[in-house]
Amino acid sequence: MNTALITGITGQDGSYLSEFLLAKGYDVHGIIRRSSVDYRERIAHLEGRPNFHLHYADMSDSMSLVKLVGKVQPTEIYNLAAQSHVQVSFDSPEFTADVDAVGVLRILEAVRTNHLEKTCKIYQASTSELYGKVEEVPQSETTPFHPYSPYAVAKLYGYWIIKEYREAYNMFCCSGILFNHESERRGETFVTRKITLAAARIAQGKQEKLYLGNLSSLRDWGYAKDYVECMWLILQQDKPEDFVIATGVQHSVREFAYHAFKAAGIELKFEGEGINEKGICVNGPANLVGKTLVEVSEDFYRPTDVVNLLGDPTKARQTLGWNPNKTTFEQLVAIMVKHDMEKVAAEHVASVMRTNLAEYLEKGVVK
Ligand code: NAP
Ligand code: F7E
Repeated sequence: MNTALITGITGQDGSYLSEFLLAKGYDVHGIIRRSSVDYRERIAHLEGRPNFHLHYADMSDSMSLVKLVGKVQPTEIYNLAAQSHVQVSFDSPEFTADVDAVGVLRILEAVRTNHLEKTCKIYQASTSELYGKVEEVPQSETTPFHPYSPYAVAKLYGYWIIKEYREAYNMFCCSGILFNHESERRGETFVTRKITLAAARIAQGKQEKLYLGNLSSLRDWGYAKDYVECMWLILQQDKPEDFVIATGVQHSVREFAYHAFKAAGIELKFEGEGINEKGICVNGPANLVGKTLVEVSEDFYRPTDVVNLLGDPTKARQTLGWNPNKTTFEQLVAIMVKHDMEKVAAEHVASVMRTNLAEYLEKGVVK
């Protein structure tokens, strides 16, 4: 049986990858961290399965990683754990470097310490943020890197140390250079999910307005569920190589917002420029028509922002046989908005039930 160890198993990608590998018959092990609140929502449905195992460890704790790799004896490691929010990396650059850069080294050394370098393949979650202040469009495996945030600089170390161990110690370790991939499980502070949740809340009268940063930023957005397949495919090749994983299609944050609100039944028209740009409702529920629903706030501007990402997935298509356009941009937006419309509606029902219950308890209707 193949045994996979996933770091970052509680995250968006970790949860989809777990489902994917369990369906392939893998024994799946994942690293979790202690937290005072429940953060295992994305994998709660997998807990209790005989082939699904969770272990406490931390990317900043070498000893925990060495002991765990020795105990699990993985045949494949998927290193997904990271402080993955670019804006947060400006506030916590040292923590980001420790987890996203040195953390990769710790995983590689844990494999070597346990003498598994001949039997354990390693996937590293590299990122399109490496291209940063882009030197060419579209970006491929040969495009020079120009990282443009503390997150990207940390991930650049991860990329190079993986390459170094591949060449120095002949280890099967590779990077997937993944462009932005989103889903209904995306963290709520990344721009796509922030937009789909806000569109759902505004459509259902639960929020007045959405504040965003740079609306003109361009991204190549794919569906996370499609992208985890590539992580696995990269490790099934005969030789270890790095791959760009992207759709080859680009949209702005403004376009994402337009389509998401449209899917929630609200048509927006954008007027003005820069900090003065606004998204006004021109069609939709009568109480919203004419209202400004989207505004720009400097709070979401970054000291340096990456504004023109577009991937060239030719190598992945040809070598891995992967279809970069399985889920279109429009389908991705629709999946996320549908999910968030249902989530907001369910939260409303739950809150009404709580209010009713409190009232019934007070009146002694229920005991
Ligand atoms: P995510 O949802 O933010 O998940 C990050 C995961 O890393 C969580 O499970 C988190 O655990 C874990 N983690 C953070 N610090 C840790 C530490 N010190 N020790 C152990 N675990 C730690 O990220 P994602 O979107 O799934 O992305 C997965 C990976 O791909 C990340 O490395 C990210 O940088 C990279 N990436 C993502 C994209 C994208 O568009 N999604 C694109 C390119 C590359 P907690 O739940 O305990 O916080
Ligand atoms: O920002 C702009 C923002 O935070 C996208 C991570 O998974 O993908 C992700 O990083 C763009 C940026 O993702 C808001 O300035 C405007 O230009 O959704 P994001 P990201 O920075 O691209 C890469 C590939 C990773 O590797 C990362 O781990 O949208 N933007 N207004 C905003 N961004 C946010 N978060 N919030 C806003 O209000």
